Amino acid sequence: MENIIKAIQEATIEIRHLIETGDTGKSENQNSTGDTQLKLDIASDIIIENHFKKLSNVKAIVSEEQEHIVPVNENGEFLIAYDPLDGSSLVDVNLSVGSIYGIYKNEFSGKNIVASVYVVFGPRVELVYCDGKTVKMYRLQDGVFNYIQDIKLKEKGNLKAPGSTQQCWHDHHKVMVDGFFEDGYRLRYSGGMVPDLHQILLKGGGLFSYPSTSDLPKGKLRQLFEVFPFALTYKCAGGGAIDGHQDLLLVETTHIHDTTPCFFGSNNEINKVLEVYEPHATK
Ligand code: FDP
Repeated sequence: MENIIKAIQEATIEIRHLIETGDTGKSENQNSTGDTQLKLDIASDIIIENHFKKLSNVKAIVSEEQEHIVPVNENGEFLIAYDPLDGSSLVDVNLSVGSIYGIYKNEFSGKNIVASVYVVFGPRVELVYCDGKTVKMYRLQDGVFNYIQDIKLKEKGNLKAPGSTQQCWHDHHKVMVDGFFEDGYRLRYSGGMVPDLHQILLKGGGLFSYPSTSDLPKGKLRQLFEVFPFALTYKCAGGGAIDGHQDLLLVETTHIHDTTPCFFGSNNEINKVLEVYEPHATK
């Protein structure tokens, strides 16, 4: 695993340079979810792929920006799914963006995720590594990733990051979100899931939601590249990660680009979601 983390660190330094100097314009291409790819998405993807392709313990990789799984070494132990530059449309307005990595064994599924990493490109570059037990944060300082702290969620927080648009929320979801605001929660939503989830983790707690909506019944966020890595991180930080009804890591994956509704938060908020969503379970 150490060589995978080192490859991610090296790729991160290159992507940092790319964000600072690269073209933020659109490419001619769309990814498999139908998003128009930015030139930065494509360039970051190539950087990461080139690093992972050198690793003998990696069996295969799959990127959110690519249609298919890329085989690396058939005797390798690990499978890696990654989103090279999540929230890349925020680069041109100079908001934070991030990379997300899910490291799996045997097959790409929530049950088989063994570690996760995300990187926040903000005023500072921070890398958060979850080995399936603890969550550790490192900061890039003078070209080196220095350990800063372990991350632990409190039982209850005070931030709320609600994804999608109210026009498409189901009524019970709207009632729930309103309830959080009536209880004094503060709105914190930049539109980049990496910095939004990072903020909740570092400020001790709250709730990030991207629910099932009238336009996207299965949510927007991709299981392998975005949801499962953060689910592992939140659970290991002492919080919860659910699809509204069950543990996110139990959600079945039938296709590498599957999406799922998702809720990440501290325990108090996750219990509230379970309570509100319980009567709306599809039997
Ligand atoms: P983006 O489309 O800009 O890449 O990954 C998808 C994502 O960003 C997340 O980073 C973000 O949380 C979400 O979409 C924002 O979607 P909404 O604007 O629908 O809330």
